[in-house]
Amino acid sequence: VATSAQTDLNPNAKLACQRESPLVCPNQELVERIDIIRRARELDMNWQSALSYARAIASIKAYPKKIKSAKEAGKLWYIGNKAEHKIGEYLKYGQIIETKTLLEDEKYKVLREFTSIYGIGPMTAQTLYAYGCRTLEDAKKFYDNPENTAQQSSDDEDENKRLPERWIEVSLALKDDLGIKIPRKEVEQIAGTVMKELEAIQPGCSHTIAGGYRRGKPESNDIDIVVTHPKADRKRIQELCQELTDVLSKKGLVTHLMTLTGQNTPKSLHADVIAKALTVFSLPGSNRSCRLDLVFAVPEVYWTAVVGWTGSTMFQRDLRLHAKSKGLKFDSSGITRRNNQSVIVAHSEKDVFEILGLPYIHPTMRNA
Ligand code: DCP
Ligand code: MG
Repeated sequence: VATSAQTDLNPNAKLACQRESPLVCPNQELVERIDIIRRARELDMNWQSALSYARAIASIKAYPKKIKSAKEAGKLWYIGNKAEHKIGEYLKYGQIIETKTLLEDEKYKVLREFTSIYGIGPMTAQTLYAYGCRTLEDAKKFYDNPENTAQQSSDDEDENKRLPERWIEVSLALKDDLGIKIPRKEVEQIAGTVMKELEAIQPGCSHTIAGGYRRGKPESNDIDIVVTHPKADRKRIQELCQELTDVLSKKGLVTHLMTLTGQNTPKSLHADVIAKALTVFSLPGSNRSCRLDLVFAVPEVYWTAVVGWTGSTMFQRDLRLHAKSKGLKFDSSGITRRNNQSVIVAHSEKDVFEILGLPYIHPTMRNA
């Protein structure tokens, strides 16, 4: 059951993980217009400015009333002079001048379309644009030409570095399917099918459908499922990920697979407590595919994985910042003390918030 606002939470707390952000806020149209500017900064790879706008947007999303003046907005966290001025334009003219210009700009239109493809980020979109690509058909042709990709690939002996490129080719080939949003009913149906197959391999697993679905989005771009088993250790978790994806592939339910299993990046020292399978799923009977991410976690980190994969991205970013201020490190693969790397196990989702010294925020209020 979705909660309404908890009155004891300050809507103008500094971090997104300290306040409630509904899916649709009282200033939704304003937020969407500012998001066009944020997105343009991202496409220009001006990360700092993009992040500033993302923070400004998150502040507005948590604001519980309709904004009536630029000055009122200026009092919110991360609304600087520039953002305040743009909000003033919106209140006065019903639109933000820069947003209107950006929406009409041919180059941004093309870049927005390119980055709608899974695996294509701003850098790749800009590269494609520089090569003269203007449509997704052009991009497809670009990748179909081995001359264009061979050079990059030969530099990367590491197979993992080629994954993004393979994903782009797959996503472009399936763009008509992967571009369609998935309604909640279909998300549940697919999760049910997947869990039934898992039950046959290993009875007694539990799962949470995370991502935007859990935050209450009526339609999702992909499906994120976090899975655990009360008795599974690291080795078994990696095996389960492998065994399930094998079965799903054999049955034709998974048509494409990028398994990133037990990746030991310096960022997370204990990453093998999680196994991930990034897949394309195709439900028989429905004649279309969608992206399905399966995340397997040992029971000790299940709830941090659930919180991590529930998002939103801004909510997670601020969770990590908040944890840092408490001498802790938070990510999907666990909570650790910074001074001695000791692990703190959360036994429920509420426990995650408690350990971090935060009020519990309902998943549907994490739409920062
Ligand atoms: N996530 C994160 N940092 C990333 C990628 C993901 O914190 N770099 C977390 C937050 C996301 C969640 O994982 O909410 C799932 O990521 P998705 O990309 O699937 O995004 P959503 O599920 O939120 O939305 P949708 O899938 O509908 O686009
Ligand atoms: Mg998702």
